[in-house]
Amino acid sequence: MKRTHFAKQLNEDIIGQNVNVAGWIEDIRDIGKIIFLVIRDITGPIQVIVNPKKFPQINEIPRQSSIIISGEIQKSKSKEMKVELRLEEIGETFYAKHPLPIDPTGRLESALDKRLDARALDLRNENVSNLFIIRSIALEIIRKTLRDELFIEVNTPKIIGSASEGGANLFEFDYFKRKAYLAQSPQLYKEQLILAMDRVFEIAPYFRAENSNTVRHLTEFYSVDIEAAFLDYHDIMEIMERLIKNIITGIKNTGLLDLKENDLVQNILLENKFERLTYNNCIEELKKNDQKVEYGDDLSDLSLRKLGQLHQGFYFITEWPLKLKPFYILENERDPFLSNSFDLQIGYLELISGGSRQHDPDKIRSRLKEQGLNPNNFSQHLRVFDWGMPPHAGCGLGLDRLIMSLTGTLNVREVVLYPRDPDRISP
Ligand code: AMO
Repeated sequence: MKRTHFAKQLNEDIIGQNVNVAGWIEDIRDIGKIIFLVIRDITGPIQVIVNPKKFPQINEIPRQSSIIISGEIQKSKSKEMKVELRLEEIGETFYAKHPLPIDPTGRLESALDKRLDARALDLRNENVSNLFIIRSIALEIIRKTLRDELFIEVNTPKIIGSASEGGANLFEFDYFKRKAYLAQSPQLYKEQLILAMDRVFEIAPYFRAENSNTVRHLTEFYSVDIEAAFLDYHDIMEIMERLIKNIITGIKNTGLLDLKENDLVQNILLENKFERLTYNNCIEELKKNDQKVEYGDDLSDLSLRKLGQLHQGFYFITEWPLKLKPFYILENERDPFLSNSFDLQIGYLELISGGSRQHDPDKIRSRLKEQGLNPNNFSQHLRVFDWGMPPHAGCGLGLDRLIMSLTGTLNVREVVLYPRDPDRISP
């Protein structure tokens, strides 16, 4: 027996037709004269009407077992669905061994850790699998939007011989008697690639050896990185704003989210521009609101939470102090204490970080030294800047954080299939 239809393909047009459907048994209710069976596949539930005299064995099949069955489509008497299936033949059955580690219907709630330990089963919950369908749709929209803007998708190495951005948060490992690292970002590669390819993007996992146990940090996270020649940080902000608005429209159109619960996607006015605040604006505003902040310092979690309360929806913070930014960020031409950089925030959460890039190799060398990095370790990268490197700009968008905020989930682990954090490296 082979599946002929998915759940969502069953409708009133095929009443009277014989179909084969496949999925897992979500529910069995024996009310004497008939047995109601609910079979679910990834597209939704199917109500199956079973004659207990003809199929007494159905009561013996444990819930969550997979099954393929055949039957006739008929009009349903239930208000919740238009059609149902009258069971005529049972094909192969693939048994679920009870007790199961979690109840994927959600009737019995399990803690996130328990669910993640049984992720494959957890995904049989519609609310959970919807998050990953949304993630998949968002990826499709990201690729389409960026391709339309003439970006080329690239794949750069994740095993690297030296730190791409410097800093201490690299995973180091033994590589045939040498040291190697897991890439923390594609920063140097994407900058090199614009020399010929003009506009590039990469969607890939990156690795940070940060011992942070928060709802927004992972040791392996997905980033959407873009880099473009002859554009500046203002242009990149415009591109990212268009991109996020396209994703929101796409997600809304899926109808997969319970939008009453989801204030952000529901309430965002796509015709309004995302607010743009400078770092200086933020400091003034925070001081007015009795926050302890020093000009030049990074904005603490507390300060960002305050800003998040004062600014609804997405907002950019631009022109951060140069000393807070990595060596590749360009100084501001009016005030060299500041930089041509930006972050995109939603509430307290940072979603994107980017800026115009320093393209003068001598200035990069002195910035590297200032940050305690050895320019000799970057010689292979810096030589590219002598081959006619144009001005350029780019950014990195934390995909997991974006999906988390758009779906109204409160922990980044909810939207990552098999999350990695300091305590979790399996399954
Ligand atoms: P940054 O380090 O700010 O910038 O990273 C870019 C975005 O990636 C997300 N992110 C994370 N998400 C989950 N867990 C983490 N541990 C984590 N770390 C970062 C955030 C962040 O805004 N090379 C620059 C980007 C650029 O300038 O092009 C960079 O890596 O959403």
